[in-house]
Amino acid sequence: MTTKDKTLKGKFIVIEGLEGAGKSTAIATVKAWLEAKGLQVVCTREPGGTPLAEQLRTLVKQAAPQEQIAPETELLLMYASRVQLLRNVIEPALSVGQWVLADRHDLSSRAYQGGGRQLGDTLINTLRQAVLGDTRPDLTLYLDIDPALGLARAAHRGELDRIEQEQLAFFERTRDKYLQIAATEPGIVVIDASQTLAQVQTALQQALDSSGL
Ligand code: Z5A
Repeated sequence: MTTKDKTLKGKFIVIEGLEGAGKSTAIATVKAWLEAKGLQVVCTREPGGTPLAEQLRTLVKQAAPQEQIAPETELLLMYASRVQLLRNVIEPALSVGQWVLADRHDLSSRAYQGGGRQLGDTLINTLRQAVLGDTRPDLTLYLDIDPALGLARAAHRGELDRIEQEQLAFFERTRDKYLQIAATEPGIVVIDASQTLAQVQTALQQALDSSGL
């Protein structure tokens, strides 16, 4: 386990990727595999996952026609949501030996706000240290997809939220940041999400099998 806090007995797996990469689909698959092994699995999503964090999710996703939302505000709302989820759901679950399967976590902020919004690393690293402490995912599965393909897959869902309305260049910077971090940090497996569903599932299974968890 990568967390240094030995009181956390469960494992923490995060699924990451751009819009339409197939995170929800992957989570359903991984959850079924883990449960078949007899593990207790708690699924989370970010932003969101507690009553207050869900309100913050609504705030960050809804259009704000009367007021520009500053990138720093967006970042702070993401971390406010994250700390609520960590303290109230993720850490309690890990401490009793449950496994946590997360739809997005800290890496999303580093990619979207750090890369997409070009906020850089200083403020983000300060927030990470303050909010996360020693709690880190044991494994991150990053579903990598060309933003145009991801957005096309997700397009049928109707009205776009505030972040989804960004230009392609924003998502390209976000993807670049994901790939840059994955290339330099341990514990992040990159999966080609442009493959067929069956191929993605095989890659997910291989990543889990070779993770040593
Ligand atoms: N955000 C942020 O900026 N900073 C942060 O710190 C955090 C988040 C935590 C959350 O949006 C937004 O917040 C997100 C990032 C930002 N904004 N954007 N853009 P969300 O949670 O509402 O949505 P999302 O995370 O972007 O997920 P999604 O749209 O639900 O995508 P998905 O879960 O990855 O995709 P999916 O639903 O599994 O699949 C999409 C479709 O593709 C679906 O019809 C599938 O059947 C299909 N699919 C899936 N896999 C395949 C394959 N392999 N082939 C073909 N078709 C497939």
